[in-house]
Amino acid sequence: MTSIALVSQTQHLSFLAPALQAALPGASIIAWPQPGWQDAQVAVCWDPPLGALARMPHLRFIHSSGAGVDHIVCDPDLPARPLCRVVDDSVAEGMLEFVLWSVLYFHRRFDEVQAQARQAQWLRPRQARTRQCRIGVLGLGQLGTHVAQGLQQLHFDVAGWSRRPRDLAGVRCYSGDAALQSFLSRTDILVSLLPLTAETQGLLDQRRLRWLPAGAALVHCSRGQHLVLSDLLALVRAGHLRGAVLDVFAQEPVPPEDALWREPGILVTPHMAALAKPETIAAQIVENVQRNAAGLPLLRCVDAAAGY
Ligand code: NDP
Ligand code: OXD
Repeated sequence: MTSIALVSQTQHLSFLAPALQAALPGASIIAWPQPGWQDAQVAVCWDPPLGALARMPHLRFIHSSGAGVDHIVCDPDLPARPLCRVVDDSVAEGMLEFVLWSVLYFHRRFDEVQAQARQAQWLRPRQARTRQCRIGVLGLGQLGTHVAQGLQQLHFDVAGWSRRPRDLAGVRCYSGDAALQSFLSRTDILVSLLPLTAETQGLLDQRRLRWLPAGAALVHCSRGQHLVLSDLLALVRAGHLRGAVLDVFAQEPVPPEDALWREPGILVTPHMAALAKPETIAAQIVENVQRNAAGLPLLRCVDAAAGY
C-alpha cells in the first residue's frame, strides 16, 4: 500500500487529500506532523521543514505541489531522490493572462490614468503600437516560452534570457550572464519568470535594474528573493523606473501594515499569477505514484543539482 505524506510548514496541503484518495483508494494519506508521516514513500511538499525529508527512511520520490521547487531544494539535508513538479498548460495560460494584463497596464498607461482618475483629471494618454514596446522575459522555460510567444503574437517586440542558448521563432534570445546587460538595456517592460537558485537569487538589484532604460517597468512573477525590493523602490522613487506589478515576495502574505501596499507606482498582487487546479496537481502526483509502482520513469522531474 502506498503511503503519501503531505509536508508543509506554511500551507494546508490537505486540500489535495480528497482527489488523491479518490484516485488511490488503497493509499494512506498523512499530513505532516501527524503520526506516521515519516513512514510514507512519497512526500508531496510545499515549503517542508528543513531536515524533514531526510527523516523519511522509505521515501521513494518527492513531489512539489507547485511549479517551483526552490522551497524544497533549499534543504541542505535533502535526500537524493527524484524530485517532480507540476507542469500544466493551464498554468502557462494563466501566466500569459496575468503578464498580458500587467504589460497592457503599463503599455496603455493605466497606471497614470488610474492616478489621474483619483484627481478627477480627464487626460488622454498617448498611444504607442505594440511593436514599439520592448518586452524582456527573464527565463525561457515552460512559462517564459509561452509568455514570450504569446506577447510576440500580439506584435510586441519580445526578447528572452535563459541560461543555455535558446531558439524561439520571433523572439530575440539572449543567454548567459555576459548577455544580461544587453538584454536589459533593450527592455521597456521586464517580466521575471526565473526559478529561484543560488545564481538567480538577488539578480534584480540596483546595478542590474539600472541597466534598464529610464521609464522601464517590472512585472515580477517568479520569486520575491530574485528582487532586492529596496533597490527597486529607490529607483522608482528616483523616477528611473516607472513602476512594478509585484506578485511574489520574500515574505508571503505581505502583512497588512506593510507600506508596500500603498507605495506609489507599485501594484501588489497575492501570488496569483498562475494557479494549478487541485485536481490537476493531484492527477500529476497520482500519475507519478502509479508510474513509480510500475517501475516506470517519473514525469516532470527537475535537475536537483541545477536547482530547477
Ligand atoms: P522552468 O524550469 O521551465 O524554466 C526556467 C527558465 O529559467 C529556463 O529557461 C532556464 O534556462 C532559466 N534559468 C534558470 N537559471 C538561469 C540562470 N542562472 N540564468 C539565466 N536563465 C536561467 O520554469 P517555469 O517556466 O516552469 O517556472 C519559472 C518560475 O515561475 C518558477 O520557478 C516559479 O518560481 C515561478 N512561478 C510563479 C507562479 C506565480 O503564480 N507567481 C506560478 C508558477 C511558477 P534554460 O532554458 O537554459 O534551462
Ligand atoms: C509556484 C506555484 O511555483 O504557484 O509559484 O506553482
